[in-house]
Amino acid sequence: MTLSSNPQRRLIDQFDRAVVVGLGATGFSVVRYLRSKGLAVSVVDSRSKPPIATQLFKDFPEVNSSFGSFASPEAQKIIDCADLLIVSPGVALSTPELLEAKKRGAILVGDIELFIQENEADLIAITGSNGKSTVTTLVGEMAAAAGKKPLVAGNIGLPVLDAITDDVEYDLAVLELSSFQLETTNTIGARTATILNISADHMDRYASFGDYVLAKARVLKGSKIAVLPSHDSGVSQITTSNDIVRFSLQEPQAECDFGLHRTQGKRWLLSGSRKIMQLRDVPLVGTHNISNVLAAFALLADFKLDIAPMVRAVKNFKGLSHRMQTVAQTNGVVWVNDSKATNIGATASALKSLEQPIIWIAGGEGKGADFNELAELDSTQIKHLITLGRDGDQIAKVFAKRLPINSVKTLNEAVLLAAELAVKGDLVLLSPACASFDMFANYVERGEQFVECVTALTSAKLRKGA
Ligand code: UMA
Ligand code: ADP
Repeated sequence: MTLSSNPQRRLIDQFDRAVVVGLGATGFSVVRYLRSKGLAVSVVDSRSKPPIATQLFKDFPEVNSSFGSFASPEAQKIIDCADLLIVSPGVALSTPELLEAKKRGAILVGDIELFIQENEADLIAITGSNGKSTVTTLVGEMAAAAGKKPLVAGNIGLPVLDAITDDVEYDLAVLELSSFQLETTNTIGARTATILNISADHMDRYASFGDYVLAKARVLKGSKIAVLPSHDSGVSQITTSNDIVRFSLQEPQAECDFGLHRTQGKRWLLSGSRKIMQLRDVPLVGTHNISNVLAAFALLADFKLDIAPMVRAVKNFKGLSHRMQTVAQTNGVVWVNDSKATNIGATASALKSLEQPIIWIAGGEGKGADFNELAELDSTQIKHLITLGRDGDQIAKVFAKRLPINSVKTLNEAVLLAAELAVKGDLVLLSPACASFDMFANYVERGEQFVECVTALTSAKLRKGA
């Protein structure tokens, strides 16, 4: 059953006005959606110049707005009158003005809730600390190859309400959902839902790791099947009454599970006892990506699609930019851009998946992470650590007695130093274990700058050698 088959429950039918909290990509998509449904809309943002303010004034001059602080008299006036608030993922529900609104009975939801009330197609919901975008993209490509018309949206970068314009036809919604988005959604009601893994992230937003786990667990609410990893200490804290399909890098324990099997020197991805494809045909770096592929097959299993086109889609999948992406190979040195590694878990999986001696560039905005967790890593393969950014020193402290370390001010300095240190056979890895916002607009800008610096350096070297 979809929520839209019960129109009583659609919020847009119950209210004729709403306040949009936060004017980023999500907030703007919500304004557009609510206005198209005829609701009166007001917008508040705590930033004095939210990124889309000019566009808002141009496209929706009738929308009332207040920017600068949620506590300003104008913003207070808007929030105090609101019975329905649509909260952007970047705004914490613990914001005092939102707590106050909730206390007096206002409804606080996010864009995902509005989407779910509108959506009539089957839904695959994907969360986890790492691998969400990879699995979401892969599921979309596999489903499309097998004849479905997927709509791929959410935390991956396309706000869900922007994805459902009038001319879009789809028969399967594949949504990447962050813990922030899950906090403001009531019941996801997915056909299949997964929590790929849980390791500490966004600890500046949660009072404890347990609270972060609880937010992630919300993805399973109302789902038909929960697709869960067999061995993940974070996910194992969650109890669920859903039917469970498990995935792991070991032999499947049940016919509905997904795993790996070795026979006659070959390794296979398995669905129960059935061989899906050879492991060597998965074109992605790292064992974590094998988990991702198994999770993608598990998420689609209930749809009974043809397996052959899905296998072809996996074989053709190039992976996403800024995730363990080889950007250059010169003089026997490999340069890898893993700028999307914005937490400890992602960087740990990157370091574990490599076999060469590593010159590791890390640091940025730590989001309240406890970098002592990195101390458990086997660091014998790391030759040198180069740190930068606001919390780079915290990472340096963990390895101070184990590794040669330099601290630099810019990414270009880091690349130049890495080039001096690297010898044939080494791998230079940008895997920051931190968000980028202290120095860059986002992880894409950080990754692009890394690629530019590496390209400039390697082409200069080539010219010199020529
Ligand atoms: N902000 C304020 N005041 C406000 C509103 C926002 O300071 O009033 C700040 C937030 O704290 C944040 C920034 O502005 O630093 C952006 O927040 P937002 O809610 O406006 O973000 P959007 O532009 O709407 O983008 C959001 C997701 N961003 C966040 O959750 C922070 C995007 O995920 C997502 O692609 C987009 O919606 C579409 O669904 C980005 C992200 O970093 C990639 N997500 C986090 C992650 O993956 O770790 C959760
Ligand atoms: P997310 O959308 O959850 O941030 P991505 O697919 O964008 O996930 O990958 C983010 C980072 O996590 C990259 O550095 C990538 O190499 C790493 N990663 C991807 N899948 C996994 C996984 N299953 N376990 C640990 N790290 C992973």
